[in-house]
Amino acid sequence: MLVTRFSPHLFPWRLLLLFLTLVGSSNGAVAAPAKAHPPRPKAAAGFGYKLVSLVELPNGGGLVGSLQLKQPSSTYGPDIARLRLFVKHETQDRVRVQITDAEKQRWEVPYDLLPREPAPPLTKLPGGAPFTTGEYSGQSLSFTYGRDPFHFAVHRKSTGQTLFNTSHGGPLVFKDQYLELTTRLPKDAALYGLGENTQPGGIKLRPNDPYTIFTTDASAINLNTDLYGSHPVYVDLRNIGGHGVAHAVLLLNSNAMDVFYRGDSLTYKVIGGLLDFYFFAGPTPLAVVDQYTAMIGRPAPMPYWAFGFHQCRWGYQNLSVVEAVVEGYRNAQIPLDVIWNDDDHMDAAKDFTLDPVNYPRPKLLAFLDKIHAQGMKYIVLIDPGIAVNSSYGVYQRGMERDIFIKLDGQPYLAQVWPGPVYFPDFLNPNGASWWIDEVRRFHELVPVDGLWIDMNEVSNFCTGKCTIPTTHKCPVPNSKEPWLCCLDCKNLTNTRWDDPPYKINASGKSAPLGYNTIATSATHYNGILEYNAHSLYGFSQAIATHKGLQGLQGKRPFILTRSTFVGSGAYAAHWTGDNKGTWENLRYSISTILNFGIFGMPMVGADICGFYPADPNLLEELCSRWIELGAFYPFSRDHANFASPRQELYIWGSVAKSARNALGMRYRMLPYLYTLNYHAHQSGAPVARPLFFAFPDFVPGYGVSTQFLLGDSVMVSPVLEQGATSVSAVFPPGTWYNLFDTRKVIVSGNNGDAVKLDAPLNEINVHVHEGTVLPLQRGGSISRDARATPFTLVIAFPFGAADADAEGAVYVDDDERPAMVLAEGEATYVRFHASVRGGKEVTVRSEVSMGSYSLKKGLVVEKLSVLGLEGSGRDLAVRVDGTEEADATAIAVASAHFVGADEKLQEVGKKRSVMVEVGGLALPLGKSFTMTWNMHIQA
Ligand code: MIG
Repeated sequence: MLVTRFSPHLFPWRLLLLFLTLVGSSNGAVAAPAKAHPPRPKAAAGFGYKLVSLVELPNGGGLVGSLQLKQPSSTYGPDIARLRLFVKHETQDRVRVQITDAEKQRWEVPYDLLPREPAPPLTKLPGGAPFTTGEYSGQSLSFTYGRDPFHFAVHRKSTGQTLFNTSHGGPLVFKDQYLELTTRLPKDAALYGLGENTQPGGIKLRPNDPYTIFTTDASAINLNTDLYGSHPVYVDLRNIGGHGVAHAVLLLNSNAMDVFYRGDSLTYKVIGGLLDFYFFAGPTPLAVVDQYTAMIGRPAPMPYWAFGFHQCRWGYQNLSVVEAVVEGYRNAQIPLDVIWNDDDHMDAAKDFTLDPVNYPRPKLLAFLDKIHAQGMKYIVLIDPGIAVNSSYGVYQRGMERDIFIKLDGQPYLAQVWPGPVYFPDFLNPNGASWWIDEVRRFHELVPVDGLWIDMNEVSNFCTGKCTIPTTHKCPVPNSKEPWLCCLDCKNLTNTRWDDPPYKINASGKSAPLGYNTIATSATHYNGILEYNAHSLYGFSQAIATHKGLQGLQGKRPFILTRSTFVGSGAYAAHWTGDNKGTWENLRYSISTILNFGIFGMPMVGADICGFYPADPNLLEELCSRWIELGAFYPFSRDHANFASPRQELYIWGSVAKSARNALGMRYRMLPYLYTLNYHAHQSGAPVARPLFFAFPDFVPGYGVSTQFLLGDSVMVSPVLEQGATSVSAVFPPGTWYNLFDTRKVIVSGNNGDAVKLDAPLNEINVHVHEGTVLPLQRGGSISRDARATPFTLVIAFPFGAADADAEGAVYVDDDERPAMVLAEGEATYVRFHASVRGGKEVTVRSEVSMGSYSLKKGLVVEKLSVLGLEGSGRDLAVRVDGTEEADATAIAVASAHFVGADEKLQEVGKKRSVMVEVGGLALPLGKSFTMTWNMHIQA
């Protein structure tokens, strides 16, 4: 008999969802669980505080104040009587406002996980002078406050705008297990962030949607629900006098919280930790992510191959199936860089093992030798749960080193795929080093190229305090439903950690905190409560896994993690988790991906074609559209559930065609994507960006969630609807050239009117913006080969430009090296500048830093493709008189195409334009060149 003790309101939704989707139910059956907001208490949660002293520490050390409780309230527990306020302009563009218990050290995100400037100790403060002015100013931001009741505001100095303001929103409340604070917001502020969350309304936060932040194994098909990651940060974009001005607010706190956004206010209700706010001044969206990632850690450098295409499936029963998949891609001539195993390679679902029958090691090694020789890579999944099994070495070594999370002095017993498991504690230094050692051992067994860390919210099939049953076997032998809890468990409600006074809206249903995860009264190293550290689990595991792989291979690690926290982007990539093969899920993927760019985790993608089974009759068309979009996700992987129909891209001829087309372009664009990865690592700039990142003044772009940009200048406008053969797209101002056919041109004003674009089944619209020099290569079916091919520079001028400029850059390096730095012999960075003057004189030049790496690799530019030059007449003859410098080979071929034939041009008015291709070049990428020519265009 299965022992499950869920009371009705704690119904295991996740399992129900899994079950429903496994039995192939239709869309309707997997609607998100109904939302039940916790009843609001009648009594006020608090009455605020009074600022009783404020001093300024010497040497720009910040302000330290003392807050006194005004009047007690017993709702959600007793108030903390005296608080300490700490305010510091930590950089020119960042101010920190921290409020905590004045007497007692409280839980906060550990400094070793997320290194940052310390706040002064509670005791032994350096003396300071009384601070009596009303305003404390930094370079870009200023802090103001009121004394009774205490409230504060943060302002942008240059405009005087108030960015955050806690007056009149409700009292500051500070209890051991309940913190509350409200800021007012202007109604027209556009907010983004607060994840991880599937947002049916798109990237722009919708007032009154729930934003609960607590890591849970709730699949991505659940809307407006706290999903796998925790990112309590938002970007606030306001249009001031025609200019988009952005800032961000991070509440650095790992405890569970509800954030209520009501349009003109935003309220945090947090059940522990500190109020530790960081304000990032921007003012551009790119400056915001630069400042944000400067603090939380820059996005990890990704290896080049990670930008190739990935194929995975849960249910590749044996190695032959995997081999056939690789063959299938090869035969269909669809690019494939990385082949994955889910847990199918494991022996009885045990981490770091191989199934001796279906994945015998000698055969697997031979397979890896073969694909590695071709330049392909192999990644497998691991779960945090370690099987409780005395003959399993990983478990034995973990027990010897005493690194498992505990409850009542015993390792906390949970159940995941292998059956009973213990969860390693990555906050324990011994836990981390044990894990690093296990990763090393595994790598000796199987030379994997990366690791996929799943289920790290952490996910548990059981809830509460469990024991191994004595009356039945667990795992149930040959169970078809291994996800049902088979341990003997009892719910824990008798501690204030398992049953805190304020209930967050967990999983949209106010489930208890410990529901299907570790009991929140369990403890980590040093007595750290799971209650506090819960949302850090995946983050701490990613750090340890990163250390393991980096130290070991001496190579740049690739890690894909499901659960994330503030700072995870410095270690790992992310996928959006368990979506479903539906058109809605296709659409939702865009917002989640764009959000992760904002969260400093730009290497992100969704399961292409959907994870949970799609309607098999709809899948073919959906999969075509999904690969067309997915080919432009930063992380591009097809993945499916074992119950899904097979959905590798070669399964259908039409999907294969779409894939060759879209992935063909991706593989040509790899140098651009990789350069974006470099820029992300330098400055946090997302790879995939919302339109407002490049066009902050363009108000119609603020809510656009059906299109996005790669970098600043490539826009993807996918089809997201069944049966559509056109797509309605918004174009920010300027000229946009269709990358697949540059004769198709859109010239847009700034009214934001949608343009209807043709989008036949096998085609996706991808446009490059004027002012860009876009580096492309020839493409190929494996990135290692594609990256060695000659470059084409697509130079996009405004349509019919007489005088204009364009620029771009490319970064190339040896992606085996852990660091992504610009160092002689290891990497080359080239800036490109192009200009046209008087409609006649064209100059293209490059500026090379550290050219030797590129020269060593023999990289060359073979072609310039210049778009938008002024021209008229139907039959053109172009003569190009080139001058060259720096070893440039002579211009061998020049041709011009008149672009006036396209219908779209009518919209452009009377202007005409020519595209000039200068081919047959062999300009070394690693040497600066200048090329100028005069155009003689005759009608
Ligand atoms: O409970 O390893 O999100 O991608 O295929 C399911 C099996 C566990 C969840 C992951 C999914 C993966 C699956 N895992």
